[in-house]
Amino acid sequence: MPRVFDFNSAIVRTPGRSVVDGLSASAGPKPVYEVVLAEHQGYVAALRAAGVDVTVLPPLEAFPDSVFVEDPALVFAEAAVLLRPGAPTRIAEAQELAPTLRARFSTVLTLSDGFADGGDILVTPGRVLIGLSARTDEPGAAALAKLLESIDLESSVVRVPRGTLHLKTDCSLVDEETILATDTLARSGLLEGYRVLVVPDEERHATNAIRVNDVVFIRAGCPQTGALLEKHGLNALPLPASEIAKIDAGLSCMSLRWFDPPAR
Ligand code: CIR
Repeated sequence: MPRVFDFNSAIVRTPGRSVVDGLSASAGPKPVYEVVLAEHQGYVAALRAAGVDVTVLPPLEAFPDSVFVEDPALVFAEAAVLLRPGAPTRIAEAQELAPTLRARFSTVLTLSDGFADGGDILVTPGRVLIGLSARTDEPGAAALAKLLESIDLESSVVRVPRGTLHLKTDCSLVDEETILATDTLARSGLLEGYRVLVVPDEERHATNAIRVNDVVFIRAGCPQTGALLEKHGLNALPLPASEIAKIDAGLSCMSLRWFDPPAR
Protein backbone atom coordinates (compact mmCIF):
# COMPACT_ATOMS: atom_id res chain seq x y z
CA MET A 1 0.00 0.00 0.00
CA PRO A 2 1.67 3.28 -1.06
CA ARG A 3 2.08 6.00 1.59
CA VAL A 4 0.71 9.51 0.80
CA PHE A 5 4.24 10.63 -0.02
CA ASP A 6 5.12 7.67 -2.25
CA PHE A 7 5.27 8.95 -5.79
CA ASN A 8 6.30 7.38 -9.05
CA SER A 9 4.86 10.03 -11.38
CA ALA A 10 5.02 13.80 -11.64
CA ILE A 11 4.17 16.63 -14.00
CA VAL A 12 6.24 19.81 -14.12
CA ARG A 13 6.29 22.76 -16.51
CA THR A 14 9.48 24.45 -17.71
CA PRO A 15 9.43 28.13 -16.71
CA GLY A 16 8.97 30.59 -19.57
CA ARG A 17 10.95 33.83 -19.77
CA SER A 18 7.79 35.56 -18.49
CA VAL A 19 8.36 33.89 -15.10
CA VAL A 20 10.24 37.04 -14.07
CA ASP A 21 6.83 38.75 -14.02
CA GLY A 22 5.30 36.16 -11.71
CA LEU A 23 3.05 37.43 -8.91
CA SER A 24 4.78 38.64 -5.78
CA ALA A 25 3.39 40.18 -2.62
CA SER A 26 6.55 42.25 -2.15
CA ALA A 27 8.21 44.85 -4.32
CA GLY A 28 11.60 43.17 -4.11
CA PRO A 29 13.89 42.36 -7.04
CA LYS A 30 12.54 40.19 -9.87
CA PRO A 31 14.02 36.74 -10.32
CA VAL A 32 16.63 36.13 -13.01
CA TYR A 33 15.23 33.79 -15.66
CA GLU A 34 18.39 31.71 -16.12
CA VAL A 35 18.65 31.09 -12.38
CA VAL A 36 14.97 30.07 -12.13
CA LEU A 37 15.60 27.67 -15.01
CA ALA A 38 18.64 26.20 -13.23
CA GLU A 39 16.63 25.77 -10.01
CA HIS A 40 13.90 24.06 -12.00
CA GLN A 41 16.39 21.72 -13.69
CA GLY A 42 17.91 20.79 -10.33
CA TYR A 43 14.43 20.06 -8.98
CA VAL A 44 13.50 17.81 -11.91
CA ALA A 45 16.81 15.95 -11.53
CA ALA A 46 16.12 15.44 -7.80
CA LEU A 47 12.63 14.06 -8.52
CA ARG A 48 14.08 11.62 -11.06
CA ALA A 49 16.85 10.59 -8.67
CA ALA A 50 14.15 9.87 -6.06
CA GLY A 51 12.54 7.39 -8.45
CA VAL A 52 9.85 9.57 -10.03
CA ASP A 53 8.93 9.47 -13.73
CA VAL A 54 8.70 13.18 -14.62
CA THR A 55 6.68 14.58 -17.54
CA VAL A 56 8.04 18.00 -18.49
CA LEU A 57 5.50 20.30 -20.15
CA PRO A 58 6.60 23.20 -22.39
CA PRO A 59 6.68 26.80 -21.11
CA LEU A 60 3.56 28.95 -21.37
CA GLU A 61 4.73 32.53 -21.88
CA ALA A 62 1.19 33.91 -21.52
CA PHE A 63 1.09 32.64 -17.92
CA PRO A 64 4.08 33.89 -15.88
CA ASP A 65 3.24 31.67 -12.88
CA SER A 66 2.42 28.51 -14.86
CA VAL A 67 5.67 26.83 -13.72
CA PHE A 68 3.84 26.40 -10.39
CA VAL A 69 1.68 23.51 -11.62
CA GLU A 70 0.66 22.62 -8.08
CA ASP A 71 -1.88 25.47 -7.92
CA PRO A 72 -4.29 24.74 -10.81
CA ALA A 73 -4.82 21.03 -10.06
CA LEU A 74 -4.76 18.22 -7.52
CA VAL A 75 -3.75 14.67 -8.27
CA PHE A 76 -4.36 11.41 -6.42
CA ALA A 77 -3.89 7.79 -7.45
CA GLU A 78 -7.63 7.55 -8.14
CA ALA A 79 -8.37 10.87 -9.84
CA ALA A 80 -7.27 14.37 -10.75
CA VAL A 81 -9.11 17.59 -9.92
CA LEU A 82 -8.93 20.75 -12.03
CA LEU A 83 -9.10 23.71 -9.67
CA ARG A 84 -9.94 27.41 -10.06
CA PRO A 85 -6.88 29.37 -8.91
CA GLY A 86 -7.81 32.51 -7.01
CA ALA A 87 -5.50 34.95 -8.83
CA PRO A 88 -7.16 36.34 -12.00
CA THR A 89 -3.92 35.92 -13.99
CA ARG A 90 -3.79 32.22 -13.05
CA ILE A 91 -7.33 30.93 -13.43
CA ALA A 92 -6.89 29.77 -17.04
CA GLU A 93 -3.85 27.67 -16.09
CA ALA A 94 -6.23 24.83 -15.21
CA GLN A 95 -7.49 24.44 -18.76
CA GLU A 96 -3.89 24.41 -19.99
CA LEU A 97 -3.26 21.36 -17.81
CA ALA A 98 -6.52 19.58 -18.65
CA PRO A 99 -5.38 17.60 -21.74
CA THR A 100 -2.29 16.28 -19.91
CA LEU A 101 -4.38 15.18 -16.92
CA ARG A 102 -7.10 13.63 -19.10
CA ALA A 103 -4.43 11.57 -20.86
CA ARG A 104 -3.20 10.20 -17.52
CA PHE A 105 -6.25 9.89 -15.27
CA SER A 106 -9.47 8.04 -16.03
CA THR A 107 -11.33 10.40 -13.69
CA VAL A 108 -10.77 14.16 -13.95
CA LEU A 109 -13.10 16.19 -11.74
CA THR A 110 -13.62 19.91 -12.17
CA LEU A 111 -14.18 22.50 -9.49
CA SER A 112 -17.18 24.50 -10.57
CA ASP A 113 -17.65 26.97 -7.72
CA GLY A 114 -15.52 29.55 -5.95
CA PHE A 115 -11.74 29.51 -5.99
CA ALA A 116 -9.12 27.10 -4.70
CA ASP A 117 -5.33 26.90 -5.20
CA GLY A 118 -3.47 23.60 -4.85
CA GLY A 119 -0.98 25.38 -2.57
CA ASP A 120 -3.76 25.50 0.02
CA ILE A 121 -4.32 21.75 0.00
CA LEU A 122 -2.30 19.56 2.37
CA VAL A 123 -2.84 15.84 1.86
CA THR A 124 -2.25 13.78 5.01
CA PRO A 125 -3.09 10.13 5.69
CA GLY A 126 -6.86 9.89 6.09
CA ARG A 127 -7.51 13.63 5.83
CA VAL A 128 -7.05 16.43 3.33
CA LEU A 129 -6.68 19.91 4.85
CA ILE A 130 -8.15 22.73 2.76
CA GLY A 131 -6.83 26.16 3.74
CA LEU A 132 -8.91 29.30 3.35
CA SER A 133 -6.61 32.07 2.17
CA ALA A 134 -6.57 35.09 -0.12
CA ARG A 135 -6.63 32.54 -2.97
CA THR A 136 -9.02 29.86 -1.66
CA ASP A 137 -12.48 31.00 -0.61
CA GLU A 138 -15.35 29.32 1.24
CA PRO A 139 -17.41 28.39 -1.84
CA GLY A 140 -14.28 26.90 -3.43
CA ALA A 141 -13.38 24.97 -0.28
CA ALA A 142 -16.94 23.63 0.11
CA ALA A 143 -17.14 22.57 -3.54
CA LEU A 144 -13.73 20.92 -3.29
CA ALA A 145 -14.69 19.04 -0.11
CA LYS A 146 -17.67 17.58 -2.04
CA LEU A 147 -15.50 16.51 -4.96
CA LEU A 148 -13.04 14.88 -2.56
CA GLU A 149 -15.88 13.07 -0.83
CA SER A 150 -16.93 11.64 -4.21
CA ILE A 151 -13.53 9.92 -4.40
CA ASP A 152 -13.69 8.79 -0.74
CA LEU A 153 -11.33 11.42 0.66
CA GLU A 154 -12.24 13.11 3.92
CA SER A 155 -11.34 16.77 4.30
CA SER A 156 -11.39 19.59 6.84
CA VAL A 157 -11.43 23.29 6.10
CA VAL A 158 -8.99 25.44 8.10
CA ARG A 159 -8.14 29.12 8.05
CA VAL A 160 -4.63 30.08 6.94
CA PRO A 161 -3.09 32.85 9.09
CA ARG A 162 -3.45 36.27 7.48
CA GLY A 163 -0.44 37.32 5.41
CA THR A 164 0.46 33.73 4.48
CA LEU A 165 0.03 33.10 0.75
CA HIS A 166 -0.95 29.44 0.95
CA LEU A 167 -1.42 26.82 3.67
CA LYS A 168 1.65 24.97 2.37
CA THR A 169 3.75 28.15 2.37
CA ASP A 170 3.96 27.50 6.10
CA CYS A 171 3.89 23.70 6.41
CA SER A 172 4.48 20.33 4.83
CA LEU A 173 3.92 16.69 5.72
CA VAL A 174 7.23 14.91 6.35
CA ASP A 175 5.99 11.52 7.56
CA GLU A 176 2.63 9.85 8.27
CA GLU A 177 1.97 11.91 11.39
CA THR A 178 4.50 14.74 11.33
CA ILE A 179 4.22 18.22 9.87
CA LEU A 180 7.07 20.67 9.47
CA ALA A 181 5.64 24.12 10.23
CA THR A 182 6.28 27.70 11.17
CA ASP A 183 5.80 28.70 14.78
CA THR A 184 2.75 30.79 13.76
CA LEU A 185 1.03 27.80 12.19
CA ALA A 186 2.04 25.48 15.02
CA ARG A 187 0.41 27.84 17.52
CA SER A 188 -2.73 28.38 15.44
CA GLY A 189 -4.32 25.10 16.58
CA LEU A 190 -4.89 24.20 12.97
CA LEU A 191 -2.48 21.26 13.09
CA GLU A 192 -4.07 19.63 16.10
CA GLY A 193 -3.66 15.85 16.06
CA TYR A 194 -0.33 15.95 14.21
CA ARG A 195 3.18 15.94 15.62
CA VAL A 196 4.69 19.29 14.63
CA LEU A 197 8.37 20.06 13.99
CA VAL A 198 8.74 23.83 14.36
CA VAL A 199 11.24 25.48 12.09
CA PRO A 200 13.30 28.29 13.68
CA ASP A 201 12.00 31.69 12.68
CA GLU A 202 15.08 32.67 10.70
CA GLU A 203 14.46 29.63 8.47
CA ARG A 204 10.68 29.98 8.23
CA HIS A 205 10.86 29.79 4.41
CA ALA A 206 12.06 26.17 4.81
CA THR A 207 8.58 24.97 5.76
CA ASN A 208 7.53 24.56 2.15
CA ALA A 209 9.33 21.23 1.84
CA ILE A 210 8.21 18.03 0.12
CA ARG A 211 8.54 14.44 1.16
CA VAL A 212 9.20 12.34 -1.93
CA ASN A 213 9.51 8.62 -1.17
CA ASP A 214 12.37 8.39 1.34
CA VAL A 215 13.74 11.91 0.94
CA VAL A 216 12.55 15.33 2.14
CA PHE A 217 13.42 18.10 -0.32
CA ILE A 218 14.15 21.30 1.61
CA ARG A 219 15.30 24.69 0.49
CA ALA A 220 19.10 25.04 0.43
CA GLY A 221 20.60 27.34 3.04
CA CYS A 222 18.46 26.06 5.92
CA PRO A 223 20.89 23.97 8.00
CA GLN A 224 18.84 24.07 11.21
CA THR A 225 15.82 22.63 9.40
CA GLY A 226 18.04 19.98 7.82
CA ALA A 227 19.34 19.04 11.28
CA LEU A 228 15.80 19.01 12.73
CA LEU A 229 14.65 16.58 10.06
CA GLU A 230 17.75 14.39 10.38
CA LYS A 231 17.22 14.24 14.15
CA HIS A 232 13.73 13.01 13.43
CA GLY A 233 15.27 10.21 11.36
CA LEU A 234 14.55 11.77 7.97
CA ASN A 235 16.78 12.23 4.97
CA ALA A 236 16.89 15.92 3.99
CA LEU A 237 17.98 16.95 0.50
CA PRO A 238 18.70 20.69 0.16
CA LEU A 239 17.75 22.20 -3.21
CA PRO A 240 18.39 25.78 -4.37
CA ALA A 241 15.11 27.75 -4.53
CA SER A 242 16.03 31.30 -3.55
CA GLU A 243 15.23 32.69 -7.01
CA ILE A 244 11.69 31.29 -7.19
CA ALA A 245 11.25 32.54 -3.62
CA LYS A 246 11.37 36.08 -5.08
CA ILE A 247 7.95 35.35 -6.57
CA ASP A 248 6.64 33.76 -3.38
CA ALA A 249 7.17 30.15 -4.42
CA GLY A 250 8.77 27.13 -2.81
CA LEU A 251 9.49 23.50 -3.58
CA SER A 252 6.02 21.98 -3.49
CA CYS A 253 4.62 24.39 -6.11
CA MET A 254 6.74 23.14 -8.98
CA SER A 255 5.21 19.67 -9.40
CA LEU A 256 2.06 17.59 -9.33
CA ARG A 257 3.00 14.23 -7.82
CA TRP A 258 1.09 10.98 -7.56
CA PHE A 259 1.42 7.21 -7.33
CA ASP A 260 0.33 5.50 -10.50
CA PRO A 261 -0.46 1.89 -9.58
CA PRO A 262 1.22 -0.59 -11.95
CA ALA A 263 -1.24 -2.12 -14.48
CA ARG A 264 -2.52 -5.55 -13.35
C1 CIR B 1 1.67 33.11 -7.05
O1 CIR B 1 1.62 34.12 -6.34
O2 CIR B 1 0.65 32.50 -7.41
C2 CIR B 1 3.03 32.60 -7.51
N1 CIR B 1 3.90 33.70 -7.73
C3 CIR B 1 3.62 31.68 -6.47
C4 CIR B 1 2.81 30.43 -6.30
C5 CIR B 1 3.35 29.54 -5.26
N2 CIR B 1 2.58 28.37 -5.21
C6 CIR B 1 2.47 27.58 -4.14
O3 CIR B 1 2.97 27.92 -3.07
N3 CIR B 1 1.74 26.48 -4.26
